[in-house]
Amino acid sequence: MDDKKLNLAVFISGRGSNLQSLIDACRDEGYPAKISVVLSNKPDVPGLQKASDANIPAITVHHKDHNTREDFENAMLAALKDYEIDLICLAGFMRILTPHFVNQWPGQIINIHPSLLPDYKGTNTHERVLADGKTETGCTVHYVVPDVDSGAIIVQKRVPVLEGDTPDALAARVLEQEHIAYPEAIALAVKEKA
Ligand code: 4DW
Ligand code: GAR
Repeated sequence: MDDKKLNLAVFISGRGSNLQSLIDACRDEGYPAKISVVLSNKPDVPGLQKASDANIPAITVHHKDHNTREDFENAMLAALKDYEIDLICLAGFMRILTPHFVNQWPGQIINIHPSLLPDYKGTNTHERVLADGKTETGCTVHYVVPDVDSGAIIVQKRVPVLEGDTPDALAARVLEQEHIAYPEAIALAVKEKA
């Protein structure tokens, strides 16, 4: 029954390939969640088109239209009010959410990060993995807490670092696993809530 599905809001800032993997997962009748709304902090990004193509409401709350983070977050909170959201999925969403926002959604925000957290928090993960000569990296889906790239881990996927890898080659190999990890993590999060 559709009514029993978890209602997701997916937050994006750009390309939206993880959003697409969630759209595809939700097409499966047996998948326990559906995407009710997509929210971007940047106008005209490819991810918004992916949402529209899938007939999902797509909203832009441009952070530059707001003078403070609190105003920006209040605008996002207001936009979400029209939907009965159970879980917010950050998918390449690049604005830090302050405690003002996070504390209104305790245990209800998750994020995907392109490294094996707690290693390589922050940006340029693949460059740093290569510079350190690591033989393995991966991706992590985790609950969001005010401290960035922290919070309990839901799913991790590992990938090998190969001889001659460039940051782009490694990013592509990790991204393939991200597209598997994120739908899995949401299904697990649903089970945890049940
Ligand atoms: C993340 C962490 C820091 C920035 C961007 C993204 C990882 C995912 C994430 C997004 N929002 C979050 C998280 C998180 O893990 N935890 C919380 N909120 N609480 C980052 O430094 N962003 C800066 C802007 C970048 C840009 O607009 O290009 C910023 O100032 O927000
Ligand atoms: C993904 O690789 C995701 O792990 C990363 O941004 C990319 C978004 O791609 N997220 C972060 O680095 C968060 N700190 P997408 O827009 O194609 O999903």
